[in-house]
Amino acid sequence: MRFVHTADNHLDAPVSSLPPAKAAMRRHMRLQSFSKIIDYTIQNADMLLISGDLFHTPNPPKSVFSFCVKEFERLGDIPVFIVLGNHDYLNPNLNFPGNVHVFGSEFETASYKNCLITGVSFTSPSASFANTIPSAKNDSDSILLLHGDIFTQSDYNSMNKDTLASLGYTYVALGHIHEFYKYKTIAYPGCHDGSGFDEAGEKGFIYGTISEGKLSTEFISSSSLLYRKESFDVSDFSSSMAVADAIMEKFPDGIYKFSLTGVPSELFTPNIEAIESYISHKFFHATVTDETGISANLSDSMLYKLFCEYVNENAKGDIALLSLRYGTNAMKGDEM
Ligand SMILES: [Mn+2]
Repeated sequence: MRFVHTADNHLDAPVSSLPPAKAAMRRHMRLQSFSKIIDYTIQNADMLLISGDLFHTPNPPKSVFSFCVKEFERLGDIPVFIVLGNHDYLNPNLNFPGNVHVFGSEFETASYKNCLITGVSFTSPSASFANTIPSAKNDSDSILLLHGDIFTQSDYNSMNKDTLASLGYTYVALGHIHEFYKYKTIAYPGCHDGSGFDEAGEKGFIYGTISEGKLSTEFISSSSLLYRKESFDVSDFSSSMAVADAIMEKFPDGIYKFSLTGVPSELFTPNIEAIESYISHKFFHATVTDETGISANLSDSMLYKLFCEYVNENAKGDIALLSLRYGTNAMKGDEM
């Protein structure tokens, strides 16, 4: 049995840290990334598993819901098994196509080919299933599909990962955490494509196979553009254009928060607005902040920390900037 496991798609979610026109484009890109997961499933898998928060709200906008229905219809006979999470908890008014099975408010077990799939859905923004999760039946490959939290005690179906792993399921397909995580037979795929800097880095889904009790999984990227926070050292630069060129040379397209660090010579102060405007030709979106004057190499030194704090408390503007530069350059020469 070959499966694709995705979760936390939040298809109708707003995206953050972008101006309105780009935010609209970004929302569209996230839908396209979801379509790519459907393409991948058609080409490679026997079923699609969705572990909750497919939508951001229990009542997604009609346009997003009908997009989703069309995507599921493209799967033809390939079944989709869905549990609902704390964002898209059970809404009986949503009509999915016939190949889609949405688990209800009580644990139930569906079967497909030689595999049993057990799951339960949230019916409100909070839930707790930990004490009622059934054990697997031993004589068959089995999947447990759940939305919940194995990292903290929360209102979102908190569970113990070792308990989950001991229930006998071949695979435990979880959702809720927006970051890929795997432990024994348990995995979170994370969200499929970032919607803000709290979802920075590579995002994707899990492709897996199970056969006679054996599990293998791999993480596959489905993110279009990555949200990334990057610092860029401008110590060796003497013009804003050169900084902009070097940033564009170094980083691929994406959505960025760049912070300029390092200690440039006293003669050069980066022009943040000019750099931002120049690099905007290459990146979908990028903002730049000036954190120059402080050396990353010295940041472990207690004396250096005290020095930086003292300057920040006692000086402003150019005086603060130059004090940091002279002081940092002086300390760089010392063995610290
Ligand atoms: Mn959730």
